[in-house]
Amino acid sequence: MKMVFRWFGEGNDTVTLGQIKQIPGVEGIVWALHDVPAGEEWPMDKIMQIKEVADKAGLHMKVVESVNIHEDIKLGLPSRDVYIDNYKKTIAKLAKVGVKVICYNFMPVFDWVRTDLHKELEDGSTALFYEKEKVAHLNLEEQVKRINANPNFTMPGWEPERLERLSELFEAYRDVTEEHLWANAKYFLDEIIPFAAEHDIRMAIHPDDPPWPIFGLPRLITGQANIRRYLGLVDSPYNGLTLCSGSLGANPANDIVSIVHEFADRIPFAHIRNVRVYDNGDFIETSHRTTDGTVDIAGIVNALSENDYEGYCRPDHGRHIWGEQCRPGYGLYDRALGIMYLWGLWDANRRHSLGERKVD
Ligand code: DNO
Ligand code: MN
Repeated sequence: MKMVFRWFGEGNDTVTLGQIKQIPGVEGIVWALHDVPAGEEWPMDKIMQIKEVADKAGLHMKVVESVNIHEDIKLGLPSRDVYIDNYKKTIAKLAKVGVKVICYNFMPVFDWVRTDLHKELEDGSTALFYEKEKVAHLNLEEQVKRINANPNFTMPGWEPERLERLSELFEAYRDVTEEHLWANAKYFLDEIIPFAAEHDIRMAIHPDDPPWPIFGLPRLITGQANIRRYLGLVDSPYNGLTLCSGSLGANPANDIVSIVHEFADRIPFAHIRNVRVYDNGDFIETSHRTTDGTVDIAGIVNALSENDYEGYCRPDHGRHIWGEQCRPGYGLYDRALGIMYLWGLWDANRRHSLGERKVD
């Protein structure tokens, strides 16, 4: 297991590369060009800027999250070919700087969705919260205003240019069924996977978050059977999964340990975090510790270890603790604590193979 840490870039993240470097066992950053709109080719000079700062900090940049997919690809419009072409050009450039994994998602219109970004937990920390019933009746306009109220941060999945087009997008998706979305995913993968393979970059689809349809829009990556179907659309090691325990875990019916065992050789990247799911379907993000939520984090790390997992791993979101002001879910403290918990589980599982104790 190779530990990496998501970093949003200079001026776009409260966490510094120097701080990331001091978290035990973290070898690289998970990055993206967050100001390049979905569908556009990433400029090489901006990629090189990240490379320069990462190199200087002694961190690698082998994992990208995300190269976002233009809506026209998901909608299956004729214009998709232009955007697929741009996607390939970006892949070719990323290969040049040594990128090995690209995490992306195939969710219509929205990336992850929550109803409260600062819900207080019993201990006074705050975390991302999802109220199932509220989303069913959510006033989208209000939500958009709330997120735009923090102009210093761009939010994945909530890019302003996409939000402006919201009603237009909903109209465009009106007749797009789940089966259309499957067909459009297949079209994308048929083009992209062989190209990514040539460049030795593993594509890693992120599960839908939450893993069920919202706002009447179809969603694909919701559980084990659909993951099987998606990975089967193009049966190649380069068509992989980002195992996000928190996204999948929001549906307690998902057996994530079983998902790890079934797809172990198709998981180049793992997001590990815990959520506590309530009886009414609401969920809140908790500390990584198994007993703090409903996801069997210990079981998942154990399963990764049993499969001699050699992919990348990052702690996904963390709570906001110790008064930290940060991008929601992406503070330093709780994610760093999460890493130490994950290492604890990992090392305990691997102690037989740790060998002679040595310090390097
Ligand atoms: C949230 C993340 C997602 C993820 C994308 C991948 O913090 O887990 O935004 O990056 O869905 O494309
Ligand atoms: Mn995730």
